[in-house]
Amino acid sequence: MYKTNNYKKLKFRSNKERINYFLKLFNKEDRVLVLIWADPDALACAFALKRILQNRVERIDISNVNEIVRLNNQLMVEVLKIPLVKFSSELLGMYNKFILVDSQPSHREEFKNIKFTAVIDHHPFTEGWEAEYVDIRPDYGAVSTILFEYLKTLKIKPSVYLATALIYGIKVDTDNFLRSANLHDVIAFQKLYKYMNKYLLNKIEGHHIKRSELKYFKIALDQMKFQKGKIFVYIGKVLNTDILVIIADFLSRVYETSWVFVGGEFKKNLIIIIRCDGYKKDAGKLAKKLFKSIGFAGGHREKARAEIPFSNLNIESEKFDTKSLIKLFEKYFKYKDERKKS
Ligand SMILES: [Mn+2]
Repeated sequence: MYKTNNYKKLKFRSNKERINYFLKLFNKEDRVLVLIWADPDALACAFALKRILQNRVERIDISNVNEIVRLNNQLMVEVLKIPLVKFSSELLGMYNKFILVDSQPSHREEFKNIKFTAVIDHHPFTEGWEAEYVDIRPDYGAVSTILFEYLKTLKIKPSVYLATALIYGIKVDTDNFLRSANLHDVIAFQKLYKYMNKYLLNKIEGHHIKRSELKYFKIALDQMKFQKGKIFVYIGKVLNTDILVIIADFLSRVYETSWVFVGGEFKKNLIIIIRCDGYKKDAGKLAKKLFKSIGFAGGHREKARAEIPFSNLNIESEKFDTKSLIKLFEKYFKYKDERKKS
């Protein structure tokens, strides 16, 4: 058994050698399950693996361990006809080989006890697990790019659906090439572009608001408060935190707005989505400074998120409103203003 501790020793002189090694791990009698934490990159990669292995094994299926709640991702599955099998622990018994893509066994509880034949990912390498085949490339913007290289090496022409899926995976994970894309991502995008369908892609990425969610925009516009270039708004209970992100992104486009704070209640937590222009500002740092000790907080310069159990705040969720949200940030900005003056 090949140990991941020395995974760097698994070196191949060419993509061909690599892919041959990978393919030799599977045979005609195998029943293979590809496991993912479904997001566009993971979905596209699993779809590509199914294409690569479907004629080489008895059966290959894809299962997502998370529920797909984001509308774009639901549309991706529907429009590109990506076949998914509902995850359960009983499901695992129906397969003899497992592949993990766009994630590592240490990332999720669900993956920890599974013996993976192959792990293909681009997140930073983690310890404490092993697999027969490991292909981890943290310098790649998307795992979809790695899978494109597999397809190319095998001279498999992707279908319109598969090409569109991989393009979408690359676009989302690289934030349209504005973040962490390398030359391989750019080449994959360019090569896949001629096989994809831009109308299908537009169907997926062009719609991210459900009609039933428009009411939250009304709340946002009615309740929001401006303060020195900052917009604050508390939306109240939401069924899905994505709508808070969508509203925050929308408000961050308002001219002369340097900060946006959108709050909402989800599963007894106060969720706060923070946006700023990143110029001499750091949303991630702000979130961590204020909320790390009472909940989850993280993000980067322009985007951040905090999740705080209401039980850790000195206010009941029913009484929380936009003013309460402003109060959470008051001290921080007062201190900043005072520092500027002195
Ligand atoms: Mn990814």
